[in-house]
Amino acid sequence: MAEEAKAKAPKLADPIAATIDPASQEMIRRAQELNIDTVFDRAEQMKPCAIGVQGICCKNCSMGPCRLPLPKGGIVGEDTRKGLCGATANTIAARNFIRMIAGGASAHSDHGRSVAEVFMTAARKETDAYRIKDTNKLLAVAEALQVDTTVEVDGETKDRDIDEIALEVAKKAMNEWGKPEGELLYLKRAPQALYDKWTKAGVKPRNIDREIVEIMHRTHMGVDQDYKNLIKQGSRAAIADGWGGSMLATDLQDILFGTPYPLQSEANLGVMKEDHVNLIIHGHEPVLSEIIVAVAQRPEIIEYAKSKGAKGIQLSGICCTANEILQRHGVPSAATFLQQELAIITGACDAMVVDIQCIMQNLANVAKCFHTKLITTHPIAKMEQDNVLHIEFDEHHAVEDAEKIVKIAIDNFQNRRTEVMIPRQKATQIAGFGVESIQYHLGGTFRGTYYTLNDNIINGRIRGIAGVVGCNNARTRHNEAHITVVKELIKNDVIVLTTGCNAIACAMAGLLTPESAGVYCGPGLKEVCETVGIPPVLHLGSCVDNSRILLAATEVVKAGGLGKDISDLPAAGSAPEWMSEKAISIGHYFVCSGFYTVFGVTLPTSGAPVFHDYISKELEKQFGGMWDIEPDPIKHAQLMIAHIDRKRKELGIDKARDRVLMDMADRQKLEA
Ligand code: SF4
Ligand code: MSK
Repeated sequence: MAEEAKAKAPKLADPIAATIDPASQEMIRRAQELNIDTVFDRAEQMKPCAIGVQGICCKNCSMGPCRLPLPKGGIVGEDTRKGLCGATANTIAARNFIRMIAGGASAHSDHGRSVAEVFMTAARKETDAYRIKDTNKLLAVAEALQVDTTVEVDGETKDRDIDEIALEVAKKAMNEWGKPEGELLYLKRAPQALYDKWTKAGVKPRNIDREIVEIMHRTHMGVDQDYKNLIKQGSRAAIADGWGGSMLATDLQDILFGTPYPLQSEANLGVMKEDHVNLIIHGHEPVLSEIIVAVAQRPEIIEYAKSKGAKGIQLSGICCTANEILQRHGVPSAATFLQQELAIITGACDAMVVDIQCIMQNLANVAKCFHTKLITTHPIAKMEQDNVLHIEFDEHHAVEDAEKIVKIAIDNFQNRRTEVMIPRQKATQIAGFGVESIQYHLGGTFRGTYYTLNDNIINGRIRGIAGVVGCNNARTRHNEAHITVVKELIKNDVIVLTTGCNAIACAMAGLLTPESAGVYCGPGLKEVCETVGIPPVLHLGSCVDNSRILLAATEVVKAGGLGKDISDLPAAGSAPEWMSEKAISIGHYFVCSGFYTVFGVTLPTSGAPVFHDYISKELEKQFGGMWDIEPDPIKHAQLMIAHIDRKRKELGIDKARDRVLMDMADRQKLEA
């Protein structure tokens, strides 16, 4: 009988096989003891659909879903697979792929739009909660948005009033989502060679919303049935994300909340404190979390927490809201995407406040088993479970909303009802790098460009640059591919720029400290990091901050000596454990910006070999970048290194050489 019951019990995750992180292993065990299922268990109990994984299931009309599995033994001769309407596997895979781009681009861009709306409120001085914090960044953004920063008065050029500039920047920025004609203004920030490629390929976005809407139209039943034409629109929407919605989100956030500069903090579940009120902020948009951080530091609020028996308030973050409040305020990161349920299972989470994206609905079920208050705050992101509170955030009463949320957490401190079990693991991290701070650390004191970075790439101390980003995926061992890829890269002298959950994973593994260079890096990168005092893995922020990688790469091109376009650089992109549609949009704008881009796990194109081949090889002819897929993390990193070496050879810098300080004439010779 006992055996029968055991056989019927749902299969549970093996904590060691599920994650490389000891803190997460401990919490998975704890959840299983308490009979609470987590994403790790559910991944054991539900296998993915093999046809969906390959991208060849169409459900775009009710004659389907039409599934087009690959014949056993692969395609021999003509590929005759088709859906009821005749759609081929290539059409179906391309439609599905660009719908993922639309999903991802809309998420980033709608985030950007919300920030632009708050920015407008601040520019109009309709709120005291937000104001312009970084005027230098405002002036730089004004230039990129073609807003005058000076005025002519009586034949004299004078600085224009900052409030006036801010208002015009707000209007110009908002216009980018829906202007009736022209092209996105930020496209001109790209290297000229890349801009010319976009022109030639006919993929310059007209406005952000239009490109996303057009994907939904083109992929409707019976519209675009040419995979090349479909991916062309995917390219246009992805560029609208990277060089539009995401870039505007990053810039406007920097102006409102401050441009990040390196600071020290910690990461992993061990940042939570048993004797403090633990308030965890999860999601992506920092407009509310910025105010929560300010409110939670007020002396009277801390006193209030003490009056309830707590020693203070411990704020921490999950996913990209974590990255946002980390890079500007040093708030520690509690968890990556896959650890979100585990943070509640500690029994010490007094409140978790969520905004948008990457929030698992099962948080509500887990919260029910504890005293945790789960609070949704965004009008577009509610949950059906009745234990979830909804406090709708509005920038006009942001401080009141934040106070209400912080007080709910404090009042809940005394209601803890399960034994608290916080894992001890946490690691030190240095975060908050960006285009400006990389220039400061690696740009040379006098030149104000990326001169020193380029010089170190040319002389071979730094072999190349990698952008390693993206999510966790419960179909792979949590954090294993992230950390293996990054360690293999830095061991081979490739400096890594990281964002999103990869950044949190790297922080948890201790890779975001200058000291890690001595342990994990090849001799060249180690020397550079030790000389300059930076980690070999630079934390550039959240998912929308992948736009910082685009601009950093552009700065490298501008500094000279490494070609004329991003695609000439010894550089590559990677998302070892991706899961979200946003990752596909990011991957595609990386490709369209000239990066060789490798994804782990799987790509939803494998069931349509011709389409897969097109995005792997043909796109390289258009943009210099291409997609690749490699689940094995060592091979994944080696593919990136091989690409970097190929680019070094093409640039004529493949021979190891001693450090030579090159002047502009030497650089021009190299470019020729
Ligand atoms: Fe099937 Fe065509 Fe309808 Fe897709 S659009 S579900 S392939 S009939
Ligand atoms: S949070 S999109 S799981 S990186 Fe930006 Fe992490 Fe991926 Fe969400």
